[in-house]
Amino acid sequence: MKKVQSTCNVCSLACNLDFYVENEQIVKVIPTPHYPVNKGFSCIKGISLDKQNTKFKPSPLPKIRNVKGEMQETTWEEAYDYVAKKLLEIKETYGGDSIAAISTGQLPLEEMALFSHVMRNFLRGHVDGNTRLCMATSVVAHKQSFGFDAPPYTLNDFELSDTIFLIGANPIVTHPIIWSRIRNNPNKKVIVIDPRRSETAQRSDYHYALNGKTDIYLFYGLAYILIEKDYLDHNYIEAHTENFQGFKDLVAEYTPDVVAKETGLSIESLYEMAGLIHTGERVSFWWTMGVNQGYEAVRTAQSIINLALMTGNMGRPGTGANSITGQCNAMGSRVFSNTAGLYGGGDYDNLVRRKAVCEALQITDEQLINKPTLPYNAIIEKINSGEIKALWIVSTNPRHSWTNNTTFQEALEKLELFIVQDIYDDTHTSQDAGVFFPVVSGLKKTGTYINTERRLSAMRPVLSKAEHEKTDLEVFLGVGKALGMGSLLDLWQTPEAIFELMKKCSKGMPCDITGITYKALEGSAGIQWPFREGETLEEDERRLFEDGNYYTPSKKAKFMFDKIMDNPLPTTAEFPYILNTGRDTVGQWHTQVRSREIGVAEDAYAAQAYIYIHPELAKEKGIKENEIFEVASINGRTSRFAARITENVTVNQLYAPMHYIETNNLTPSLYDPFSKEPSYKTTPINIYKIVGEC
Ligand SMILES: Nc1nc2c(c(=O)[nH]1)N[C@H]1C(S)=C(S)[C@@H](COP(=O)(O)OP(=O)(O)OC[C@H]3O[C@@H](n4cnc5c(=O)[nH]c(N)nc54)[C@H](O)[C@@H]3O)O[C@H]1N2
Ligand SMILES: Nc1nc2c(c(=O)[nH]1)N[C@H]1C(S)=C(S)[C@@H](COP(=O)(O)OP(=O)(O)OC[C@H]3O[C@@H](n4cnc5c(=O)[nH]c(N)nc54)[C@H](O)[C@@H]3O)O[C@H]1N2
Ligand code: SF4
Ligand SMILES: [Mo]
Repeated sequence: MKKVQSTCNVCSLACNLDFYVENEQIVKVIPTPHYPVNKGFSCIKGISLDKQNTKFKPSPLPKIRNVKGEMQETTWEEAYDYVAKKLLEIKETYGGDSIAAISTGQLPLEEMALFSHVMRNFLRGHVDGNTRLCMATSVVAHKQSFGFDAPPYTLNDFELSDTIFLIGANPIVTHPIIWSRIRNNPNKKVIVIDPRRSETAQRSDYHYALNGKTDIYLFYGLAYILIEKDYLDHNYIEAHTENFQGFKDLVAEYTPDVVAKETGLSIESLYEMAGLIHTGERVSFWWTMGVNQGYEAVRTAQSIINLALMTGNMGRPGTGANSITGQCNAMGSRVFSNTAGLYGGGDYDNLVRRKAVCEALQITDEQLINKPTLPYNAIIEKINSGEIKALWIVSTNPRHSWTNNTTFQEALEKLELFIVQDIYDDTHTSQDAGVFFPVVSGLKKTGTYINTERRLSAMRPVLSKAEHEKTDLEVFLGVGKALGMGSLLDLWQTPEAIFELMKKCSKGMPCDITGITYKALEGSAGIQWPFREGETLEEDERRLFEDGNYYTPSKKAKFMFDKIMDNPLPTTAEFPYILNTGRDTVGQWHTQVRSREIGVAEDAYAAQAYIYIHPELAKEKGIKENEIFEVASINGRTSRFAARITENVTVNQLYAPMHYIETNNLTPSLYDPFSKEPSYKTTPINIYKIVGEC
């Protein structure tokens, strides 16, 4: 029996798993005992990866929609030629700006890098990722505050912290390995800030159920109290930060009275929280989607960073302002996708960085794309307005996951070329494709993932490819060749070769990986960036900013802040309730196309979309458990859900799992001004009992 250690390509822990294989069949999956992330544990999604592409599996040949509107199988060569010809025609007629793609945080970094080389460097198109829906806020917050997109922690900090703030994060459901690390910590206090009594809130020491999207008031208010009480680390502020005075002046406005009124929390609880920060010796602040997905999200994330800076809770074991990522390779897409920033980081107009990247890739400055991609929302808007004519979707399901998702459906009708590349041909998005590229899953691929704590790990093929089967990398190479890229692809032929290119691009950057080799990653404990050529690895767990130096020109972290804006989409008399959305159970993954193959989990979920509602509101509306009722959103659309009655939501707030397409039918086209991340979590709605239908 062969054993292959590979990476779980589902969530951002990127656990390692040992796959035992006999006669091209996975016999068992055992979480890798020595891997420092999951230490012999995994969740049901990882342990069930052997089920992927078993119950549902497309034919390995590509399909093109024929004149009758039917999908017709063809050969790979024909499909590459067809797509290349169309892309070149569109580019010729309307320019590179008329071509766009949406990629993912779920592919190995080598595949993302090559995809951008074809789509951005060669075709001069736009490529954004589903990470825009997820991590864009943290990216901008880190860049502005720290000078680079650098989550500073190691997962061990969960075990070393005495005071753990979880803000808009529900790790019991979303990052179970993180929760197991928290449980391993005997000395912790867990404080959850979430408008909902989430699974994690239920098991916390303190739960503060603030009004949705008022976190920024809370954190400015806590800063106010910390200043008032002089619970500050003056030495740290002086030595390692910039513009504290400006921040101090601003938060003077956010008195406990104001903050209590906005957040719905009591003044006592604000002082209690400030006291917890003060008495904690190793205080860590962790945030996820409850913070990132909002109309004022970047400044909210930075209000958390500011608290850590002013109390000196940075760079020491068990501390930090720490954003947890979502998808297995969100970090890889952030630094190596050449979409919002250059490979390895840096801006498109930074001549020093351009030169370094050109040298690494052996291309000229003219051949390297010269501007960041249009963000996701602008891509959809420009398809709808007729400026973008071709769209290629890779490893994401936007017909379901995009905010106000009917606008995606409307956009499709305007496209001249719509390609979908997925491991399933029956997703909501695949079904509308003009061209469908079926690809193999991670079980048959080679590549590198970077997890939430910046740890690179190896994905290695567990099973062999069957006849006609292709990896994403092979498809990108096939289309690139058909486009006539010629020698521009010479250095990009294998994952290992591409990894070497990315290493060169990273040289001298905060994410420097020049010391890592493919061989060193294989069967290893993973390696966190930075890891420079010539360095030796002394510890498995490394955090950033231990020396108090940041990546800004002054080496100091910046206090970033603004006056708090008015909610652009408040509740109204017509839409008096709030729709909150997010994950529901450990077994459900996003749009459920992958997790539906986990038999035991799938059997446990309703096929009908459901929504959580408080008993008082349900009673007032005459709605019973499991009764289907209508939800009308301020975006002008309605969906139907079955009622799940629970006191875990407040009376005026309902919670709909994002795992059902009905949910994003209701979310608005509203984004953070800096990150353009959608505001998925607070939509004004109304609800109606259905009468007179049978
Ligand atoms: N089982 C499972 N695990 C997953 C995923 C999955 O689909 N299924 N997805 C992965 C991905 S890509 C991601 S990004 C992560 C997401 O991980 P999380 O962010 O932990 O998950 P969510 O359920 O989206 O949101 C977390 C919480 O934010 C709260 N929230 C809503 N509004 C606010 C607010 O205004 N303030 C605060 N403080 N909290 C608020 C919600 O009530 C919810 O409990 O999970 C990853 N892990
Ligand atoms: N209302 C609401 N909406 C949300 C969120 C929310 O909290 N609330 N969260 C947002 C967030 S954080 C995220 S990350 C997004 C996630 O949204 P999506 O990215 O749309 O969700 P997934 O279901 O993970 O889709 C991934 C697709 O990739 C395919 N796939 C898997 N492996 C491979 C592969 O190797 N190659 C290829 N080509 N395809 C592959 C899968 O079959 C699947 O179709 O949803 C966002 N939408
Ligand atoms: S916690 Fe995440 S990475 Fe680990 S097994 Fe589960 S889904 Fe995979
Ligand atoms: Mo995400």
